Amino acid sequence: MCYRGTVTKQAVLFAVVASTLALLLVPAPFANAAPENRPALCGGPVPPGPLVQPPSLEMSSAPLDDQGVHELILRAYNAGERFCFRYELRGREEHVAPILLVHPGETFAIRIVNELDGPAPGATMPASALPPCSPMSMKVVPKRRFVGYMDHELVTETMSMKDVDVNLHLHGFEGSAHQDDPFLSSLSTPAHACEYVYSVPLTQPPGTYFYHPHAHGMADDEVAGGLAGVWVVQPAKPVIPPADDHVILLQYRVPFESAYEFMPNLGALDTKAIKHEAALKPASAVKFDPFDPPPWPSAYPIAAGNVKIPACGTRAPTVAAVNGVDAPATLTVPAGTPQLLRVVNAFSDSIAFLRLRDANGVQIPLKVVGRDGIPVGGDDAHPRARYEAEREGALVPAGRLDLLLTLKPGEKVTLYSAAECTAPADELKVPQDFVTIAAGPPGAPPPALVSRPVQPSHDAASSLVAYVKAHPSLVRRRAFTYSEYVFDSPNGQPGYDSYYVTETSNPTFVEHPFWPEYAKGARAPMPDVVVKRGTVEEWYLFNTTMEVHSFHIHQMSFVDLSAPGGPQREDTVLVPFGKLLPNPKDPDYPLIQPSVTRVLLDFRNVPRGTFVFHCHMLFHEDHGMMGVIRVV
Ligand SMILES: [Cu+2]
Repeated sequence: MCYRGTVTKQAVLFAVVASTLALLLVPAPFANAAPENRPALCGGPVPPGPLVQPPSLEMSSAPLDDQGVHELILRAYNAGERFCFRYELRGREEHVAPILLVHPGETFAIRIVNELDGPAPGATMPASALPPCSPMSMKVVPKRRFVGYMDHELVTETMSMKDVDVNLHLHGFEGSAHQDDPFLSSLSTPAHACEYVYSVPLTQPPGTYFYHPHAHGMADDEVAGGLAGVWVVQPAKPVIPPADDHVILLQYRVPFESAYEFMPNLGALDTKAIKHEAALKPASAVKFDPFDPPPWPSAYPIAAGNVKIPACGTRAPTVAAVNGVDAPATLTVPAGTPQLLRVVNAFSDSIAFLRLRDANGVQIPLKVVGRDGIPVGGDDAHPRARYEAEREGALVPAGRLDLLLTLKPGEKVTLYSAAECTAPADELKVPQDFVTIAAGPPGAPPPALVSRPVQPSHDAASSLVAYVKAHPSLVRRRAFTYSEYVFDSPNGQPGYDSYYVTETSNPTFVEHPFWPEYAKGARAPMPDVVVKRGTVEEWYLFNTTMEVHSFHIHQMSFVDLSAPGGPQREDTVLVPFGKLLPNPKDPDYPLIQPSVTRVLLDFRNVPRGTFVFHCHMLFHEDHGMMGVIRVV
């Protein structure tokens, strides 16, 4: 079970060293900030106030490094529970992660400097003198074997990462896996810094994306503590002026409040679960249809019939920050002018059930023009031309929604998360207001933006769905199963949670946590799944646990076939909880009928390489729920 709780980093306080690398002065292309309402450098929370836009940077205007590439230098810094990127922009030291503005076809570089344990030499070295990013150091630990799902073998390895590593992942980047490589990091380099060079493919859809560290074992603490930002792929012809374009980055308020309960306390159950797991005797694996699995016992001793979904609405109210300022923020926009709201879930582990209500509390549909960066109409040249009206956007961690909103004079609306209870062992969800948006005086003549409802034949998912219908025999099916266990620690510490995502359509599967292992001389770790470029696959995602998970894959988006409104294209999807059933043989351990989520993956244009798929609840990812895929 997930205890995404206390961050244990020591406070590391160093004097601010002014960098000599001032970025070029460019006009702020996004809506204006209220500079006095900024968080202190990796400092305490800022009380609710006007929505502040993070600084933005056209990457094509960033200074050239000595190799002729436009480069941004981000220095990862840490104070207590809070993490931030420090950088120099327009002659000033900044620490709210910048909005990176990029265009398809562009190449740029981001240097990550690991200053989590103090200043690093890599901050001031020329780019050409930096050693390349290197594999993370993962200590070899003894493997232990237990009995797992369907009596197949289960392998556990305790996490032993150095906890000050940091790297960078451009979430949603559809370019080369060699460029966006989360197996590499900065810490293991002598300069404690390295440069990632990214070439944005010409086919990268215009929309809102997300960047964050992906150092295995540390990603959760770092993202929860604030290391996250937005990158935006600009359309060829923007129709929304910068002043009407707003980033709404949802993060935890840091430091975390003590009242912030992610989970019911299951500590007593853990002890029983550990003993139960250890007592299971190896038996021959159960034969089953991986695409229609039977119910299987939970690994946790919650008595059947006595499990209650935790009551919603019982948590302290202020737990979110919007662009670094405590929620709810306020925003005034010109009446009658279409506004683009780029909502990004940068909570490391929490779902936002996004809704909109008017001043009388009446719910208003969301006009979704983009989902995870992808225009819903499938027309990258006209990304705002089509919208989907939705009652609620279930925004998983790392999910993004681009919304259009036009207010009438005098109108006021609030963007909020609804109370939803998702599964027996999930965090408690309370309704939470993020931003209240009020209409001010009408703007200058509004831009000629016409957006129409999307039609099924004219959306981002339709061409792949049509291809699969026409060529069913060419589509390979695989089943993946999400599972969780708790084990005692070999070193006498309390039990630890272990999370797995396993290809259970492989008849000889073994559940094992993400753990990169390299063949001799190999640059990338050995894959769990090998896929041929040029193929299309349908993956069935089964959740056998008592909480929700999600599915995200690097280098590509996919079509979610299980979305309630019909197939939709996205890069991260919720994997819901299944169904608890009584277990007559062992009443303490109820059976779980797994839920299934089906996704279509189009490998016809994905560059060859080795990358990962994982649950984007980062506590789960850090504790093993990640697999390695190779496209050959
Ligand atoms: Cu998960």
